[in-house]
Amino acid sequence: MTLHSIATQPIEGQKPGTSGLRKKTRVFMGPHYLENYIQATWNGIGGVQGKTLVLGGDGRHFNDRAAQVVLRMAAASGAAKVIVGQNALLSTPAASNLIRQRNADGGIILSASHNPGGPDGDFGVKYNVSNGGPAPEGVTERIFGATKTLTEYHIFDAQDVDLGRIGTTALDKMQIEVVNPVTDYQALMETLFDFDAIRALFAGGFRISFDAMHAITGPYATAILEDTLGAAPGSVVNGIPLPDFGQGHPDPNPIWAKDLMDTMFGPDAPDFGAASDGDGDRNMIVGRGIYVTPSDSLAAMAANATHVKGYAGGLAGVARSMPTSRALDQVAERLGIACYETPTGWKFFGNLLDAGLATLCGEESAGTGSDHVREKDGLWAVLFWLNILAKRQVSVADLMAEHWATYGRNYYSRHDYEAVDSAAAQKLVDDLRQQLATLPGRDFAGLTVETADEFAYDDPVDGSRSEGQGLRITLSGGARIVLRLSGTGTEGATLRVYLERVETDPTRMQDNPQQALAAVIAAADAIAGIAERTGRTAPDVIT
Ligand code: G16
Repeated sequence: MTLHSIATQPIEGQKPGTSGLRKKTRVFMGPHYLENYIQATWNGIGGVQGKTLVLGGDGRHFNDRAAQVVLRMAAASGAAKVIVGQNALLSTPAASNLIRQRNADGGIILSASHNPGGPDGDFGVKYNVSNGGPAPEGVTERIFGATKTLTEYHIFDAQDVDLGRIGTTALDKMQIEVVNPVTDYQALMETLFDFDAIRALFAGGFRISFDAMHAITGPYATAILEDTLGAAPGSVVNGIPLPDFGQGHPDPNPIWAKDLMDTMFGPDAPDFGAASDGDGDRNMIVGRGIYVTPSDSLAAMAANATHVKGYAGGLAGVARSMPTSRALDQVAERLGIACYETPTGWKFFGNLLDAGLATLCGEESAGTGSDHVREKDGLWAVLFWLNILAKRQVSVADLMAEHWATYGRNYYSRHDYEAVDSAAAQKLVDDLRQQLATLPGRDFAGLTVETADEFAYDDPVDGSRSEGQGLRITLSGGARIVLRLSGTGTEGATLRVYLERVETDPTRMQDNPQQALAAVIAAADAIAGIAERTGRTAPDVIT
């Protein structure tokens, strides 16, 4: 085994986005690309000498090769130990849990989350810090800074480490512990949820369909839902993780999990449907004949948290990302607890969770989580819902009807315009920013603008400020439009338009959010000129 220091040059564009560095898989597989970024990560975090790291990924194409590179580079830079999921697999929440359980210094998660995989798909690398959460902006900025000054990287020339066998091995002086990816995570879930009550629910004939989308949650869901809780065999569908996710798009929303939607809205639908994404941190919740938006799911979970074993003592506070609907705020107000509003990106919840200010957090982008780890957690959200349903003995539809009658209904939808010309998208946002001050008082599509600003966040724990976090416009009747550019896309720009309107009159509630939001959608186009500037007549994805 030989230690090499390889001369290299900075590679442009290695700037971590909303959640780590995401690029086309072929870009990551290019000469020095991964190695440069890993070395920059080591440099940006002050080296890995003597440190313990966790390593795993969602199993997408190049996951196995990248894991070997990370191990050889960790050993070359003097890491003491790396804890790796068997076959280099770990869901993102399971990685977060392992970092915390083992008091590791941090971890590398190989994933591009819900983005498609395969040689022509996407790949990604994320660094998580010692609290188990995504690196905060200060750290990602140092990593990006290091990518721009890199002159060499260090790597061992060695045979592949056998990651298929559970146990301890070594690479030079670095210890490598290969662990079962599910065991510690399942143990944590058993402390949080009433497994006996959920077991009794399934034993009573309750049926579930969990779509693992050929991604990382398959083994977790099979072990927990079927093997431990007694859900009928076959309840987990698409449960075998595949490097290209079976050529699917592992994003749990009504578009990409259409088969599950068809099942849940079809004849003889099961009682409960759910899906998770590529790396297992997102979730989708569907009842028989009813889709629950992520924002509503978060609000309903908060409202019913005391029915759930690990949260029976109540919530210290809650948090949501700014574009997430304000349904959660209504619940927090009723509970008399604080509701924090953060920028998009799970990393912004870390300080609130660490400081005990928030117990539950969530985002419109299908992420929900709590202080049990420092990532959003797909299967955890499913178990949370099952625990509520087991205790309350109601259907999803009845639970949501009751919720809306109590708190009002926040109709909500996100319209995504994908792979838009980057310059055109940036100009749309820049021009709207210039207009903000002139908007209040003006009418668009029958709605009057009340406020218009650009969101900036002052972290109440460490005082850091994050600017430029989305343009938001509130309108009459509790309506709101938010516009921002995605930080996770890999092609052109993705314009996200978040639309919301509140209905408190139970006699006027309707089932189709697009109809309920028609005026808000028209107002968004009138204000920002979306169709004209993007050349698109309709969004690519509606969630
Ligand atoms: C990541 C972040 C989330 C964010 C989402 C979408 O999720 O962790 O906090 O809401 O991206 O971000 P954007 O709107 O910038 O594309 P994931 O599941 O992709 O890691």
